[in-house]
Amino acid sequence: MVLAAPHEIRVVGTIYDYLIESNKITIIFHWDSDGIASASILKGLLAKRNIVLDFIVPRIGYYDITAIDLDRVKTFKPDLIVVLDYALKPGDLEILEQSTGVPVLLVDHHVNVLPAKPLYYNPVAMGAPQVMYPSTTWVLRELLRLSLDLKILLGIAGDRGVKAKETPVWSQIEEYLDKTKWNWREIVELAELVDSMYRSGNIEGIKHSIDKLLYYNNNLEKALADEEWRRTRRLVEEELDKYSNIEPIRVIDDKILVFKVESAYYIASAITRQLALKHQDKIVVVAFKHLKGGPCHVYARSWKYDLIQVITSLSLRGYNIGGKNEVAAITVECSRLEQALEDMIAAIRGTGYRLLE
Ligand SMILES: [Mn+2]
Repeated sequence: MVLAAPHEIRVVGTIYDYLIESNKITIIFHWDSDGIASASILKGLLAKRNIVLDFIVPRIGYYDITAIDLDRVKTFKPDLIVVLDYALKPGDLEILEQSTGVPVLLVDHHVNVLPAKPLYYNPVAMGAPQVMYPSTTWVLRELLRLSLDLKILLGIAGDRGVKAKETPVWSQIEEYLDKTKWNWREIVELAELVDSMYRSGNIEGIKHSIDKLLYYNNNLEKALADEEWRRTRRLVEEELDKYSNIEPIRVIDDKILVFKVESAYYIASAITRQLALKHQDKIVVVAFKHLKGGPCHVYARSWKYDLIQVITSLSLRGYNIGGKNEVAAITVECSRLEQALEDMIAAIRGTGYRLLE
C-alpha cells in the first residue's frame, strides 16, 4: 500500500492546472530512462491539448545550471518551465527562474534540499522516504493520479533495475505484471535499450525516444524490438566489452587495482561495475576520461571493502563525489583527473581497508 503524502491533495490541483493553463512549455528532463519516460508521460497528456512543447536535454553527465541551454529557453519564450527527474540545486533553480523570467515547475525524487514552493514537487526533499518514490514516473503517477503503465514501470526499472523488488511499492508493480503477463526482466531490458541513447551520447535519440514511448504505448513486445534502440545497445555493449579484460596499470598494497579508460561513451559506471565483478576481492579504481566533452571521473568499487569513509573525506576536501558503501564516484574537470586519482587512492588507503558488513 502506498501511503498518501499529507501534501498530496493540495498540490495535485495546482500542478495539473499550471500545466494545462500554459500555452508553451519547455521541458528539461534527465537523459536516462526515468527522465525520458517522465517526459513522454507529460507529452502524452499535454500535446493533445495543443500546448506547444520544447524538450531540452541537459549536457550529459552534468548537474548544474551550466548544463542547460538557457538561450534556447529564452528563444522559445515558454510560459512555464518543467524540470523532470533532474536534481538542480536550489541556487541553480533560482537562476533558471530569474534569468528566463519564467516560473519553474519541478517534479523529482532525488535527495535534495529545496525551499518549500508550491511548484516544487519532490516528496523525497519534503521528507518522504526515498524507497517510497523509486522513480520520477512514480511521483508523476501520484501527482496526476495516473494508472500504472509501461512508462511508469520503465522509470522504476531504469533507476532501480532488479533492485526494484526491494521497494515497498513492489507489491503494486507485481500485481500489474501479473495482469499484463510481463516479466520484470523485460522491463529492465527496455530500460537498458533506452539508456543506450545517452550512453552513446545520442541527444537526438534521447529526444526521439520520448515519441517512441508514446508510439509503443503499452506494447512491450514492439518496444523491445525497436531497431535503433537494439543497434545502439549493441554498440554500447561492444564498447564495454573492450574493457572487460584490461590489466591494471598499478596495484597498491595488493588490494587496490588502478585502471585507466578513455571512451567517447558515457559508461564509466558500467565499466567499473564490470571490473569490480571480475576482481571481487579487491578495490577497483577507474580513472575515466571522456573523449567527447563529457565529464571525467574517478570511480572506486569493491565487493569486499567499505568505501563510505572515502566519500566523507573527499567531499570534505571539496570534491564533487557521491556513492554508497560499495562505490565512490568523483566527477572532475579532465585537467584534474590525475590529481583526483591520487587523492582517491590516498583516501582509500586512509580508511585502513575496513571490510564491508
Ligand atoms: Mn530518476
